[in-house]
Amino acid sequence: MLRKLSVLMWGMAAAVLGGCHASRLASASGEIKNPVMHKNTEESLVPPYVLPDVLLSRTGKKIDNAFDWVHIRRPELLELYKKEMYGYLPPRPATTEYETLSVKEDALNNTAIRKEIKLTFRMNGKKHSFVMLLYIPKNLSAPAPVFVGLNFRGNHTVTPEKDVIMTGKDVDGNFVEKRRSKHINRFHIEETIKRGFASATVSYHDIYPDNKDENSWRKSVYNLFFAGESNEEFHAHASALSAWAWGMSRMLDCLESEKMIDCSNAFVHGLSRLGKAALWAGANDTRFKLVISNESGCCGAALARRDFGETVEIITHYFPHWFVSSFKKYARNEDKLPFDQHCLAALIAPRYLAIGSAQEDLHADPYGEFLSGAHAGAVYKLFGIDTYTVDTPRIVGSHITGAVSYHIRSGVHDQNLDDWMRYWDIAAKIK
Ligand code: GTR
Repeated sequence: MLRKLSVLMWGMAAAVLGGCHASRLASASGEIKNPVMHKNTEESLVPPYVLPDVLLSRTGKKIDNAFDWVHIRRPELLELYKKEMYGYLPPRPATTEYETLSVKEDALNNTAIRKEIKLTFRMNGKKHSFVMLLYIPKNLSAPAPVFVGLNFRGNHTVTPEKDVIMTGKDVDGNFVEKRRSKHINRFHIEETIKRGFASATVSYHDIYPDNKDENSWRKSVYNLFFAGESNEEFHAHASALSAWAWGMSRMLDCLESEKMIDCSNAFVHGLSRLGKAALWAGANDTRFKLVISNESGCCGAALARRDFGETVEIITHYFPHWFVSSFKKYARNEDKLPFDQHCLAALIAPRYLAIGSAQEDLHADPYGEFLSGAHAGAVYKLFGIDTYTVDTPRIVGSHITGAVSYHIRSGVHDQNLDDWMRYWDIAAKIK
């Protein structure tokens, strides 16, 4: 693809965005801290591109009905995503145990029951555990629909309650007390409860530590299965994003054993890298009825061929462990990808998909996120469902509803009350 566009110091932007991991990860590796990489944020400079046809199978068969989508094209795309980009999810461990560490009957001013449940997986003489924080609304006449999502910095960061167990070890292997209650606005658990939804969360570091050190997978759940592999062998077939997606499915398994949770109404959500993980979880696990991509950006909802914001080159430089190692061959070579991210969005069909963008979040390419949703519409149509199109007006502050919904709010990269208002609305309509 022809690229004659503006260049900027990506490292600075990466530090501002998301969990501010990028600069720390890069410097920890001893590599050049802020390499100059191509990044365009001018709409007028986006070169033309052609998307692969989501309805054209690799054998050249045009998919024109839902049956062929489900039996031919969908499995083909899922396999391509595993092989080329996200790797293969960990298998199911031989044994899984759930241990309730605490129950608080009068949580959040007596509006919720709070549980902390330790999930332990055993395989090949090894074990891996993580702690799930769960809030269930009190006094409901029926089991509660549930939001399932990972958190960046520990369960204790997303709740106002000060007695929640610290989770989410940082890169030095420590829990961080000073982050307690710092990310309440990313979960809005109190309001979620008021609206009759349960909320379950785990720190993503406890499933696979988010560290580009190529040994970090040995502290992840994958170590139960592949401990004998070299780093090179491992990274050829597996990734952190697949571990995180897997983790959300295991959370759902556990929730299925909770009487007060309605797992036929499970809504997976995530911000940014965790939005990528939510999309990938929703693609793999059809138990999730609603999949929420909150500013998931590059390798999430944003189109890869559209040269705007973060690129495959940038993301694989800073976060190689999120993908299989061979994915970096698509850096500055996005046209060669056998799919684009509208195909990932389409893997959610005919279930509900909510895409959220923020106006100032240029790094995540809001328009590219919108377009993925629009182009996934071809697959929803096979199921008789009309969704928004590329011509639907995209207005800041408004909400495009439907099986594929979209909103763009003002402001920067985050998952905040404005976003949650959209997600609660959809959840209330579909539950
Ligand atoms: C950035 C990364 C994005 C996004 C973000 C986050 O540094 O480049 O793709 O995932 O992190 O997760 O907050």
